[in-house]
Amino acid sequence: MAQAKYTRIDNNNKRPSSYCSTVTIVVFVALCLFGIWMMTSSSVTPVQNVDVSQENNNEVKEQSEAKEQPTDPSNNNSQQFEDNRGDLSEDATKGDGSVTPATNYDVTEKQDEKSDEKSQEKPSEDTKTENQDSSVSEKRSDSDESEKRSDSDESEKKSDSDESEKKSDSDESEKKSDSDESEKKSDSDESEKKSEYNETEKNSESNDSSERENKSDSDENEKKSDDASETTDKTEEKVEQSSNQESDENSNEKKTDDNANSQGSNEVYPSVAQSELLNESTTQNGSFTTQAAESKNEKESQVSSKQSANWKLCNVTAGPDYIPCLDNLKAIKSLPSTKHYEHRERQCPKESPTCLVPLPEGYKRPIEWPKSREKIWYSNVPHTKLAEYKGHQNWVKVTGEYLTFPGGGTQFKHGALHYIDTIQQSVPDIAWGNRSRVILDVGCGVASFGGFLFERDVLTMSLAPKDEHEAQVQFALERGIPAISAVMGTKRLPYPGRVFDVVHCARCRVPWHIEGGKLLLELNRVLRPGGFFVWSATPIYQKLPEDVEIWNEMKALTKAMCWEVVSISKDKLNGVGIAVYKKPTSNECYEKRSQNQPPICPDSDDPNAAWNVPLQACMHKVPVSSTERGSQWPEKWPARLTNIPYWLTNSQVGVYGKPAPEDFTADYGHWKRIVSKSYLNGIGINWSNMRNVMDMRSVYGGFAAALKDLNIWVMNVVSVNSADTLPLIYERGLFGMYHDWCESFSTYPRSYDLLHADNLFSNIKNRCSLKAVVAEIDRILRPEGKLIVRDTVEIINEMESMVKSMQWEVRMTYSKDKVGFLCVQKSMWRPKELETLEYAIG
Ligand SMILES: *[C@@H]1O[C@H](CO)[C@@H](O)[C@H](O)[C@H]1NC(C)=O
Ligand SMILES: *[C@@H]1O[C@H](CO)[C@@H](O)[C@H](O)[C@H]1NC(C)=O
Ligand SMILES: *[C@@H]1O[C@H](CO)[C@@H](O)[C@H](O)[C@H]1NC(C)=O
Ligand SMILES: *[C@@H]1O[C@H](CO)[C@@H](O)[C@H](O)[C@H]1NC(C)=O
Ligand SMILES: *[C@@H]1O[C@H](CO)[C@@H](O)[C@H](O)[C@H]1NC(C)=O
Ligand SMILES: *[C@@H]1O[C@H](CO)[C@@H](O)[C@H](O)[C@H]1NC(C)=O
Ligand SMILES: *[C@@H]1O[C@H](CO)[C@@H](O)[C@H](O)[C@H]1NC(C)=O
Ligand SMILES: *[C@H]1O[C@H](CO)[C@@H](O)[C@H](O)[C@H]1NC(C)=O
Ligand SMILES: CC(=O)N[C@H]1CO[C@H](CO)[C@@H](O)[C@@H]1O
Repeated sequence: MAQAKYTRIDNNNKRPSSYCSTVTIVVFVALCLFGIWMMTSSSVTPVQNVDVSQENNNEVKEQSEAKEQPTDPSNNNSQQFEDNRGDLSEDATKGDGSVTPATNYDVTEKQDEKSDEKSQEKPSEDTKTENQDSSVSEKRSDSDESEKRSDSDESEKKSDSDESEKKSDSDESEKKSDSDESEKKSDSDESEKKSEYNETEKNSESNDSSERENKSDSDENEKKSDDASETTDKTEEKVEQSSNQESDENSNEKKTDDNANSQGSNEVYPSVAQSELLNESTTQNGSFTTQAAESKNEKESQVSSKQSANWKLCNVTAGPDYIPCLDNLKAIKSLPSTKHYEHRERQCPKESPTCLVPLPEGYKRPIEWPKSREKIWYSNVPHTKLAEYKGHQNWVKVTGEYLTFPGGGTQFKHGALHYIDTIQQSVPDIAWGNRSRVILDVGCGVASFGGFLFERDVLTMSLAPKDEHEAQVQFALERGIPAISAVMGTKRLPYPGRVFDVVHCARCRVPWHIEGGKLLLELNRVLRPGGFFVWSATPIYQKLPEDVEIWNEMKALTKAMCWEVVSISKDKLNGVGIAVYKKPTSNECYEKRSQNQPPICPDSDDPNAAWNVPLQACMHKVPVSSTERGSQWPEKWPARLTNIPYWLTNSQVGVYGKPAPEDFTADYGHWKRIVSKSYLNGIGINWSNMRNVMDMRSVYGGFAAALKDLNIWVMNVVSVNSADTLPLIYERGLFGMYHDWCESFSTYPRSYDLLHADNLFSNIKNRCSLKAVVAEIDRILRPEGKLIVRDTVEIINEMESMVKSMQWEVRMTYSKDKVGFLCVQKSMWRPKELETLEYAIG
């Protein structure tokens, strides 16, 4: 709450000179506002805040030139950061939690520790307070005016290049003064800090001043103006939380944090957690230093940014719905055969596109969950075909400016929930949300089944091909229901073996029985031993000759596969029949078969191999060793989220180098801390607007696990080049898929609210063009969606300049030592110039 809106402070740039004289007044006003805000908005105790603010005032007065401080703060802030990290690292050494936030986990634990130590030594927090104060004053005045203008501000900026030149002069002058001041300050700051903050006692190093000087000297006016605006913006954000943070810092020590945490667990998220977040987040915000460093680095990256700034709009037949790997029309035309739906499979262009996908006309901010389950904006997904096609089945209707989804999908005219409950009544063992947590819905339509299963605490991976039903997956995602574009064709689905508790298919019209049951055998691969296949289709309850034939073939096939028929029942209300099969939990039945048909896969066939692997018409043996995954059912949800899976043993080495179980626990603790202390409240994200979230480089799924109590879902993507931890993610009751980020993701444009990229870009940078990856991120992300990046400072800088060149809004950024953090928001901006992709024209 307290954070309110993260206003962009472009305005600041425009009013440079008046500040100096009015600074102190502004500061007072700001502090007052701030105090009020603090008292009303957050659980932070007012008294402390007031004290802090007063202290700040004094400081400000002492330093007559308080204005400049905001830019200075970067130094100090970094200290805060470091402090945090130090804490984390300490935890890590203790063995519970440990992974430091921004570092490369795989490689760098040791490095992290070292850096942490260094960081602890370094900083003093004094400058911070000063900086914050001044920044606060600016912000307040600005923010009051500028709230809600943020959009217009950006546009103004861009269009105002003329003005900006003028401004740039003033900006420069400011900056220069800053740099001068900063030098002085660094001295004074230290002394001040020492006096105030005896507790922290850290030796501050004043490298920053030199950096700043360099920065202020930068030749390009344009960039300066941009930078200045950014810095002010950032400082604003920082300030808001910063006051809180300071109080924390004073009280300091993680013990307080822990206490707060425990409280938080008792209460509902927002209120309690907020206080913690604010406190901790302060640390993060404090990253003024970071900015300075960034701006400095920006000079270096200007070259690349100029290159990347040359964005164009994709001129492709698919228009605003372009999915590069599924709309490669040229490749599709040259396919030798489409008999197995090869034309619906991924056919990625050799070079991923670097153009941006256009917006549909009249695009609006999507309706929020849960309302979106019932209706979405027609203008966002302007496809009438599905409504025409399926309207009589009660799928989709055009209702004014909305598309509405009465009831559910094809099979549940009268309510998906009734259908869901009918399944459980006929097979109580299914125990939605208890024994069955993660399921696969094949041929999902508009994914109503998955949409309603959220109410039973079940996570549904829905998939459907991009076919004549047009944009069914797009509808699903626009509704806030997870789905991907995929087809049961010639390749394995991008999931490990034995991960889904249930596989469901409602009149999905997949020809399961043909070709030796190849497609059903693929479902058998991904189904857990003991898992259920729920099939509701006309062959089960209709007596047409075709249905009877299919039914007989399915009967023979499922028997040969040793699937046990658990139940054949009818949902009378919805008028459908449901057959439920169970996959065996031992190899007994396989061995007893008179014919080895379908055959057992050779031992060399890895059931987890799923990236571009051709389908095999065979069945993998059921694991029997008690340390092998699949030999037992996972624990019940939600215990399975946090408990260490039975098959994770100390002899295995985890991704972070510790024994796997320890690694796993540490990862969870690490993400819980990061999420509760900064992500939830400290980085400018309003989580109640979030719904579709993707962790672009998930390891153990800790990020998703830490967000469990929010009304969101997280697609955990495990890179094909990273350690294959996806089975573990499923074991926890989370879901995800394999992917190679050098290719486009099998989703529609504008389908995610938040992308989380933890050490992703440094990992793929050597393999493919970062610009193409950024273009893909832009494609996936909804306008006003957020991107969180944790990576090396070089990557952060490069990313920042690239997204800025797409006119994205920087919400927050910091860096310490070699690692950095960036939170940005996508804008509605689209380039004017077109780039025609020949292979996507048809
Ligand atoms: C967050 O979003 C919700 C829903 O849009 C809105 O009601 C709330 O006011 C927002 N909170 C803040 C702090 O902006
Ligand atoms: C800070 O430390 C100095 C000397 O180390 C001491 O004289 C002073 O009282 C301390 N101030 C506080 C607030 O602890
Ligand atoms: C100070 O400069 C040294 C050498 O340039 C560098 O190693 C160190 O990281 C810098 N410290 C800070 C806080 O920037
Ligand atoms: C400042 O700029 C000079 C020359 O551009 C460079 O040698 C020096 O390393 C820079 N200092 C910092 C701190 O970036
Ligand atoms: C947050 O700050 C408030 C007041 O500044 C303090 O009472 C509270 O203990 C702090 N919480 C944590 C977790 O540090
Ligand atoms: C966009 O593509 C179409 C089809 O190839 C082409 O006719 C048109 O000229 C292209 N537009 C631009 C601006 O290149
Ligand atoms: C889950 O299972 C446990 C133990 O069998 C039972 O007590 C609990 O009521 C179940 N919860 C739901 C939602 O079915
Ligand atoms: C710190 O972060 C909070 C939350 O994102 C933001 O409101 C505040 O303005 C930030 N403070 C500064 C100085 O950027
Ligand atoms: C980490 C960091 O940059 N700390 C800075 C805090 O401020 C002092 C004085 O300005 C700098 O010397 C430190 O480098």
